[in-house]
Amino acid sequence: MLDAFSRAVVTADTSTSCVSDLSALKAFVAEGNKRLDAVNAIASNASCMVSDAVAGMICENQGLIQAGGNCYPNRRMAACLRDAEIILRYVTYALLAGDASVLDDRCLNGLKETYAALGVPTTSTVRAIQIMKAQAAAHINDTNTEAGGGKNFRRMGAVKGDCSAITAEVSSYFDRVISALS
Ligand SMILES: CCC1=C(C)/C(=C/C2=NC(=C\c3[nH]c(/C=C4\NC(=O)[C@H](C)[C@H]4CC)c(C)c3CCC(=O)O)/C(CCC(=O)O)=C2C)NC1=O
Repeated sequence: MLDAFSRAVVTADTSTSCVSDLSALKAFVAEGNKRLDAVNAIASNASCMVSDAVAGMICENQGLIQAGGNCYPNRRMAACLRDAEIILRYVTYALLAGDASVLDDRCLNGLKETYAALGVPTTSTVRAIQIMKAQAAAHINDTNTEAGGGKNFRRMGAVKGDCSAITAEVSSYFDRVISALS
C-alpha cells in the first residue's frame, strides 16, 4: 500500500533519480486540513450513506429483494449492506492516503470475479456506488438539503473553501470502483 509520499519515493526509485518536483506534495500538505475534513465528512456519515444508497438501489429495482433476487433472503441483504460499507471504507482510506493503491489491492482485487461467481448484479452494485459518490460530494461540500435528508439531515459545517479538487479526487476513487466492476 502506498500513499502520496511513498508513491513519490517509489516513482523516483524506479528511474534511479532523486525525489524531485515536490510541488504536488507541498500542495498535499498545504491542503491537508481540507483532506481531513473531507474524510471526516464521509466517515462520520458512513452508515447513513450506506443504508440510503442500498435502499435507493432496491427502491429502483425491487426484484432484488424478491425470491431469486441477489438481496434475498436476509443473509444476502446483510452481505450487500456489508459490501457497500466495505467499499465506502476503502474509498475513505484512499482519500486519506491520497493514493488508490489500498483500494485496488485490498478491496477491488478479484472483486469482479467474486461477484460474477456469486451472481451479484453489476448494474445494481454500480447504482449503489453512484449514489454514494453523489452523497460524498454533497457531504464534503455541505450542499445536502433538509428536504433530501429528512430526519437524518446533517450539515458538517466545516469552513467554506474551494473543495473542487478534493471532490474530484474522491469521485475518481468511486469511478475506479465502478470501472473495476464493469
Ligand atoms: C475487504 C474486501 C472484501 C470485499 C469487497 C468482499 C466482498 C464479498 N462480497 C461477497 C458476497 C456478497 N455480496 C453481495 C452484494 C450485493 N448483492 C446485491 O444484489 C447488491 C447489488 C450488492 C450490494 C450493493 C451479496 C448479496 C453477497 C452474498 C452472495 C451470496 O452468498 O449468494 C463475498 C463472498 C463471501 C461472503 O458472502 O462474505 C465477498 C468476498 N469481501 C471482502 O473481504
